[in-house]
Amino acid sequence: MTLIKENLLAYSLTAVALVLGFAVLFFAAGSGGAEPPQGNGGDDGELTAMLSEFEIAGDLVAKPGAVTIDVMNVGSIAHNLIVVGEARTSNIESGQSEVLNVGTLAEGTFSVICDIAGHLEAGMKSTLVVRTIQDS
Ligand SMILES: [Cu+2]
Repeated sequence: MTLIKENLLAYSLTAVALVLGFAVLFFAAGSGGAEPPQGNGGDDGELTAMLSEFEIAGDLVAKPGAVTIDVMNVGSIAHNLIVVGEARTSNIESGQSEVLNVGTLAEGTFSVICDIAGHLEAGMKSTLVVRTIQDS
């Protein structure tokens, strides 16, 4: 019995050590990895949007003026990005990106969608907000 107990203890310690080891590795990888994209704050009028199934992600807030959106398809199928009434990308294949020059926008809110059949209904919509951003 003693031998079995000692073996169980050894297995348990090994398991705990493995879990802790992986936890440390994940933590190190997480803290050492790339920072998440920051909101651009409209400083240079260039925003970033990420397309996936079925979402348009990104902090789409810009100051009035020239707006461009760096559109990345991080999904696994083709998507596009349309600032309704203003501009649109072509269909962007998985892993590709396109810089969309939206043009000069005044303050307001603009619908942003992907218009590939069914994608809008599945959730591919967002809002581009153009407003004067306070520095303080
Ligand atoms: Cu789409």
